[in-house]
Amino acid sequence: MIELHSSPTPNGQKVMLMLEETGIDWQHIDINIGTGDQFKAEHLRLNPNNKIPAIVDTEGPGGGLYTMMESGAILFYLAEKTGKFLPTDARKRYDTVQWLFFQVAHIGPMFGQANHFNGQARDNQYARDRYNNETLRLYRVLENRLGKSPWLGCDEYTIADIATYPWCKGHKDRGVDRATFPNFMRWFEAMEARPAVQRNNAMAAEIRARMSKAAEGKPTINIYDTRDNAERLIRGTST
Ligand SMILES: N[C@@H](CCC(=O)N[C@@H](CS)C(=O)NCC(=O)O)C(=O)O
Repeated sequence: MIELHSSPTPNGQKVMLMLEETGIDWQHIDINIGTGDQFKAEHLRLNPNNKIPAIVDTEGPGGGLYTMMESGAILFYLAEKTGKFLPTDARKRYDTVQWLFFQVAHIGPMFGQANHFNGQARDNQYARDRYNNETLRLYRVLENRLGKSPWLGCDEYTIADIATYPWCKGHKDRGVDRATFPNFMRWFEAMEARPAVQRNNAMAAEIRARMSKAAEGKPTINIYDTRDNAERLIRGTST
């Protein structure tokens, strides 16, 4: 059984979707990053980087509990554990790993910065241009790749697709459509036709509603205050 300690952000949904696709037994433990759950000592023992997602596998390698952070590493682990969505053929496997790393190293951080500056620092035009332009460039990389390959990693559906899909749900806000990004749109629609993707999306909405109800009346933190975050981490790890 896998416990997913998380919130349904794109990084959280990557793991939810993988768990749904594999059919493994799992449960979601809600970690509200808006009220600071990620800085609690019990979460820091699972993810020392005070982020979601983290997993606990109750039947880890060699038996017993095994804990992991970093969504890309978690997808790789779950693929090896279940024997699904990571081909055994060496070329396909390494192609998949490349596109998984591409998501983790580029799509996540750059799309995340674009969202941040568009939402929280609208007056910072330099940063907004930098990350919005980079986001569009990355959509073009996806478009070019999907013009050559049916799925991102190779000719099979893999953890590279699972990792990338939740980050691309906002493609319309970027002007990414069928006319200019036809290969990307073909892939995106194939993703949305998958029953596990549909279950993931419905579950994400339910979890979000449950978490905002549970947070009613609780003090929130300013997650964007990086100095406070450094101090919260010291407090969370000093007990
Ligand atoms: N590279 C990490 C990124 C995780 C991440 O940035 N998580 C965000 C939500 S999507 C978070 O937990 N933020 C809370 C914080 O920064 O305090 C991964 O892929 O797991």
